[in-house]
Amino acid sequence: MKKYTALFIILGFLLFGSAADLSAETPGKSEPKAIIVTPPAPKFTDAERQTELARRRIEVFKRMKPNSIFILRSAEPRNYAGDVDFYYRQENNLYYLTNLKQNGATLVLVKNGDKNQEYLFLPKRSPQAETWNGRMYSNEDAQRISGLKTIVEASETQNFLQAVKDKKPFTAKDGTSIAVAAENTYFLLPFTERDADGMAEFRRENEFAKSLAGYKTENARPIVDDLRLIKSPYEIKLMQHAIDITTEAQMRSMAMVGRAKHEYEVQAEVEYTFRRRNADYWGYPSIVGCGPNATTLHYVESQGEVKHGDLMLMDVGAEYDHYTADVTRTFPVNGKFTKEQAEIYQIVYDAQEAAAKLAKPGASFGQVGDAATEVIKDGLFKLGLITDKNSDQYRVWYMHGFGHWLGMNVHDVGNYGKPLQAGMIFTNEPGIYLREDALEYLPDTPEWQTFAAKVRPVFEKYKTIGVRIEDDMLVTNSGVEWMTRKLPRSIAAVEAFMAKAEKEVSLAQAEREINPAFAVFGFSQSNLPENKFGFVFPSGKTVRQGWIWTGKSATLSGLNHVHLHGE
Ligand SMILES: [Mn+2]
Repeated sequence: MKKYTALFIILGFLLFGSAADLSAETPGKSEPKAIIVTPPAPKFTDAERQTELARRRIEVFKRMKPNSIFILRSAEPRNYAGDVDFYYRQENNLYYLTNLKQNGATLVLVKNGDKNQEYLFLPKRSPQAETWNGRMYSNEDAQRISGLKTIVEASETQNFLQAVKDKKPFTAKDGTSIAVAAENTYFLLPFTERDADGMAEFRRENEFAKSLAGYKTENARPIVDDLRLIKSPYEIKLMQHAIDITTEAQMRSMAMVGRAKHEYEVQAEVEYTFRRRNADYWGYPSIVGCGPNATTLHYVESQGEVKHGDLMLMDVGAEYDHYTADVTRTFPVNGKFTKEQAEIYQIVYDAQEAAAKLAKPGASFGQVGDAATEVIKDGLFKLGLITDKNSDQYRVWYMHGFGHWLGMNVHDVGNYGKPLQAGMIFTNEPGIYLREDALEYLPDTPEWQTFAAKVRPVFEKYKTIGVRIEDDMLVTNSGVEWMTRKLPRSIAAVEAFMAKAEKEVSLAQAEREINPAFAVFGFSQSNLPENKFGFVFPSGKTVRQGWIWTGKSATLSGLNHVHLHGE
């Protein structure tokens, strides 16, 4: 009998106890969840999309010289390894003007005097190709998506290019004729021979343009770059969606980080959310760095431990319909900033605020960034991490730029000299990084060594802290809109959010081991001895994980970094 009594008590406890717990954990209307689920994706009708794309093409025509021809080719597939390619991604400008993702397509814009004509070369559907690689566009599909009316089979592209070269009329097998009596040709081209990215991306265009005689060849990139710098309401909706997906991913990470053991588990939460919300992909490899790893700007290994007491820095961005977000949050693993972490964080936060206050139509991007820099200098000086505000000392701790244009490229196209204008979107992303070896790699001059000796005692208190906060800002008619505003940012908001959100994400207990051999040392061209910022490094030892800065110049990489670009 005793046994049964005990059983009933337990049963009763389970029944009533769990019911009570359930009501406590299932918020009613009065208690919304902390994590904001991504709203439905924006939807456009065929007519809305066609009107938008036609408008963009008209803007290109307006900027083309009379009697000119613009030939825009789709991206080439990029090899991953052996017979495997990377996931295909259309060239941004072709996508911007057509919304077509087809490999092997070419857009031709012909301006004869004031008359504009548009042609699309499109591969013919092939049952065999479709069996292996999926459905291709029919002509009707391509017309419906892009609004382009005249379509020529892509098998005739080479004949057409030859006709352009020979300055002869081109008539396709279906009778479509294209006038090539142009004086000017436009292609997307590298800006200079040293533009390594452009040389790779526009290789075929560059080679073809160089083979032409009797034309004035123009680079079309300034035209499309100018257009893409100002986002239309249509584009802003897509950008907002990419940002909302990223916001949810960041929120879920903040909710589970306290229970993660390794960085890759947190990265998995981000990329799970991207895929779950049907993002195309990420816009750039996720940066998920905990503790000292937060001080490596482009840290991508994700093999480090997640430790209570450390900060986690997450710089991640979902890409949706070719538009990418770029959002960084830095938060304490255990949900509570230490005094030192909070001091550094608050400086970065205040720097963002100062920049945002200045940002409005007419302001220059440089001035806005300078406002952030002044706050960082002041803050570092007050803490004793620099001794001279009128020097470059702050570049030891803030070595990248304030921000960059954001759009189809994470570092989007556009002239940084232009005054801000409604419709521009940029990132506001100051940061402070106290690498544990920073003082060991200063130049061997009396000035720098005196600096090192003076700041070392303070540095010891803050070392290994890395903080970046990055928000995506839309310039409006009167100022800026924080497109990332739903994501907690102030110290109080982050701590309150983490306490509340923790129970909203369950963490799968995965195999929690790492293979040290997975460690990656750097991932981009800029790590090569001669990097694109103009440094020439002596060949030799690898100094730091993630970068191949060598010797004494390592700490001062920020001095020569292009100031306008962020990370
Ligand atoms: Mn960025």
